[in-house]
Amino acid sequence: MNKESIIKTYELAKERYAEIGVDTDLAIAKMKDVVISLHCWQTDDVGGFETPDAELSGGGIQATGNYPGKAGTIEEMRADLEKVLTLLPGKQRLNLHAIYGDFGGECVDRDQIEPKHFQSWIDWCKKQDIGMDFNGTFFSHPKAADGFTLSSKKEDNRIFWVEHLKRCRTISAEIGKQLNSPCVHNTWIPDGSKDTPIDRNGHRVLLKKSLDEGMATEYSKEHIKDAVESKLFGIGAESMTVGSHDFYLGYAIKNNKLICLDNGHFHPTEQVGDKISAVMQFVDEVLLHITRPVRWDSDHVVTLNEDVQLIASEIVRNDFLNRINIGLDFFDASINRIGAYVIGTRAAQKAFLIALLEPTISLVEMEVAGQNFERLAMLEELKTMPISAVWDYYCLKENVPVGADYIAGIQKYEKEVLLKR
Ligand code: RNT
Ligand code: ZN
Repeated sequence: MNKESIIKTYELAKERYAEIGVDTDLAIAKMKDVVISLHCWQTDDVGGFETPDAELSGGGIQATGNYPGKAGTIEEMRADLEKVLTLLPGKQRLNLHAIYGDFGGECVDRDQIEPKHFQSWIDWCKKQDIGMDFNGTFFSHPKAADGFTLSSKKEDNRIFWVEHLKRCRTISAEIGKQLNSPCVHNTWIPDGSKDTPIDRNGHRVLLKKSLDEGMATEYSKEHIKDAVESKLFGIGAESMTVGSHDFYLGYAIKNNKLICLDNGHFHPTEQVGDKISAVMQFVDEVLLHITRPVRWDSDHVVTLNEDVQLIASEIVRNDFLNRINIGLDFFDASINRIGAYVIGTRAAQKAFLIALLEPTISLVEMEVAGQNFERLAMLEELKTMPISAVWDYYCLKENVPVGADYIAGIQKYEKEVLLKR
């Protein structure tokens, strides 16, 4: 796209927004607070680098499709992520799962992982000048095959997963320490049951006990922030998940943890955007897993839809950006995976920019005055304001491809790199 016309279009858009009391330069400046943690697992369909190779299984998470070019090695994965980083405006972080350690071909079980297995990732993040987040991997493992991990009644299995949790926290604290930025450590477990269980309580008692044991060690808040992630159901876990929202919200509040809200993990009529101001009354910080559920927790690539917009708007309206950690959680194996990242991350970023371009104060005034027709009319008008002019200018300023220009770069990378794998 032509640089001059982007600037000219932006200047006009700036005037239009000024008419409704919005400062576009300020909105763009605020985008520096929108830091998105890139989930590594879109590069390889949640495969990981363990020996022997783990098959994605458990908790109803599934990557469908077999588009060519998925990352098969750490080097390929880093190359892909580096490519992605060049196509995104703003600053990102890396969000790594425990199965992505640098194990050097050795068989290192989940209860054996150590900071040294993640040192090369820490170094990579240092080089990229980005922070790093971490997740235990409680699925795709023989000891999770019966559907239970931290809430297992098989004591051997339960202890194994508690040890995994402990080690993930040690690793996370080391990551945060070395990178000088707290590592958000998230725990999601697949535990649940396909058919109506009898002893729901028994499993929840065990989950609480396991979390208490696994998180007993105190680390500096400067190094690690623990989050817990709930889920309503998964394929094969339709009748109950042990770690439900009620369970984890209670746990997070009582133990001063972050609550992770994944917008694929609730009843389809529930809105995560609505939950934010509810939970923020009781927890210090929230972790988001922004995703796109289509009929189920399908983890489609994020697009700019109303769900994502409400999430972003609620955060911006209430000035919550410094209490929200933004992560993404999708894994689509049916399209170019680099493209999936760029579409999804840019969509989330656009939602935040749109939120920053809202004349919130005057909308609240209308609301207080009972002018609900006026409020709805304004909201409709805002949808067709020249958002893209501001977005394009932001990309130009950030020195990344503007508009659809990133498509060609990804096609080239596919031809030169991905299709040769
Ligand atoms: C699963 C959870 C979880 C995973 C990732 C891979 O339903 O959303 O966050 O998607 O940990
Ligand atoms: Zn998630």
